[in-house]
Amino acid sequence: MNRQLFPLLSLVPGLALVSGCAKGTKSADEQAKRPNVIYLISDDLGIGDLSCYGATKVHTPHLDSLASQGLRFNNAYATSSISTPSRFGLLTGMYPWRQKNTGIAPGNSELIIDTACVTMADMFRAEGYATGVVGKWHLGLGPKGGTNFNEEIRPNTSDIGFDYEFVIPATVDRVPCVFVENGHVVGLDPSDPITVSYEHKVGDWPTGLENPELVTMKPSQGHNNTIVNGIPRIGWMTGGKSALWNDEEIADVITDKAKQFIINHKDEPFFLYMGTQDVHVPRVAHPRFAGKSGLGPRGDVILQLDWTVGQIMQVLDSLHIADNTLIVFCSDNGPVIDDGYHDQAFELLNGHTPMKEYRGGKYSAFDAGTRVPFIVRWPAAIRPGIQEAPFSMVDVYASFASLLQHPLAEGVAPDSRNQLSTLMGKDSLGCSFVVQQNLNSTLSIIQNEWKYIMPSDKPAIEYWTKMELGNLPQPQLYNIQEDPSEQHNVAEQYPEKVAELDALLREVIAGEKKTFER
Ligand code: NG6
Ligand code: CA
Repeated sequence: MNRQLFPLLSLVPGLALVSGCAKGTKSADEQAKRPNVIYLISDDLGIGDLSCYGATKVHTPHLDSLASQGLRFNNAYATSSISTPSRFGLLTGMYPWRQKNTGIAPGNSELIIDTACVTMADMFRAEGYATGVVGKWHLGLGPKGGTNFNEEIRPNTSDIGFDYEFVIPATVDRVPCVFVENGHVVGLDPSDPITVSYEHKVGDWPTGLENPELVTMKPSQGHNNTIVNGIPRIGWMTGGKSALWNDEEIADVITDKAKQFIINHKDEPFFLYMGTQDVHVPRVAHPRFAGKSGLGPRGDVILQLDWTVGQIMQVLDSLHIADNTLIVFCSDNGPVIDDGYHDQAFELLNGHTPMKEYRGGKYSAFDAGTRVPFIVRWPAAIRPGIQEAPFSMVDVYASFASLLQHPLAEGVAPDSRNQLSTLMGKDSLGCSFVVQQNLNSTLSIIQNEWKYIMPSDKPAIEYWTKMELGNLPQPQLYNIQEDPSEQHNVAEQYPEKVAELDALLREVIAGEKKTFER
């Protein structure tokens, strides 16, 4: 009997009971075959950033082996070209544009997933999995009105399905620059409480605006509020000195926490959702990686990200649980070169193409905004290969539900379709359409070779990054098979196709379209 495939679940009485209560129908064998699931979501990584996707200027050996031992998707999409909505869509199985407050969350945002929502983590928990979230969160914490970092922060991720939490509340360029573990700021001295504001300066710590001479990383756009560790951030903070993270060590800290979670739960099925801060700005690599890529800090943090993946693989191997662990690796949205700091990302590109041949990037309705690297590895059940089928991250939830044979109640993960066979490489059909949104919530839909972007009166170019947002007052239609770089808007040549896709998108928006098969 293969120990990895039969992780003695039925011998753990508590777990058997929990699973039994939740479902009541599964045999011990069915239970025992369930894989551990690790969902590793990187930040702002492009489909052209990894050597397994064709990059030649940067080498990512650990991710390359993940891909060569697993299924590498060429047509996988996030639901949004920015972080908060993309993660919201993944964890709730609902398009983020159905809820109002899913724009880029500030560091003191309330928890934006309603605690009544049955999240993907809730589902794993109900199925007897140990559940954990480590790293970048960016979906808010605490009650309406914002987070108080000086007391137990509730609601937190334990109220939406996670047994263990160790998170960066928002992004590494947003205050407060502290970790939160199970509702408490790590290392906080109560006599030095934290104050955070996104409206006005608080306290007397220097800011990038007032004391530009104190910064070690100069902003190129925004990022001129409180300076922490020499880096001017978005938002103002004061207090919590003993709790401030060290930017160079973030990858080590969260990788360690993720490894510890895996070790603690090696004998039971676990679900780990890990968000790396890499490769989001400010790009600060540990000295082990700084200067090593030859592409400047952006390349260096790609190496750091690859190391993180290697560390996770190594701990699974050492515990002999890699065979029955399903790992997904992806990015939350497309890449951006200059995202607000002068870090020589453009100057040192050296021919590297994070967007590959795709148009736009982070923030954009064009393909590089949401077309992301996406790799699934599960040696016990998935044959290595390339998956060309279209796939949307909104469908991960229902696909995992199918894997767990977990029936989803009416209204749960309403937009998520069961795409398990595509996820596991058993078919190459994929979903019938992919819907995504850009920074301005302009929606687009892809079906077969066609991509339609709805008309929008929002700006065509993002005012700070100068990235193309893909907004136009006219309808846009691209044949992304013949024209993957979206250079030729053929909406005028194919008015029936425009009408058809517009109607389909409107059905999806209205919730009339049966978007899932279960
Ligand atoms: C933008 C920030 C950018 C990044 C982004 C969120 C400026 C000029 N730009 O507003 O640096 O933080 O928000 O990125 O402030 S995301 O990947 O988390 O969505
Ligand atoms: Ca992001």
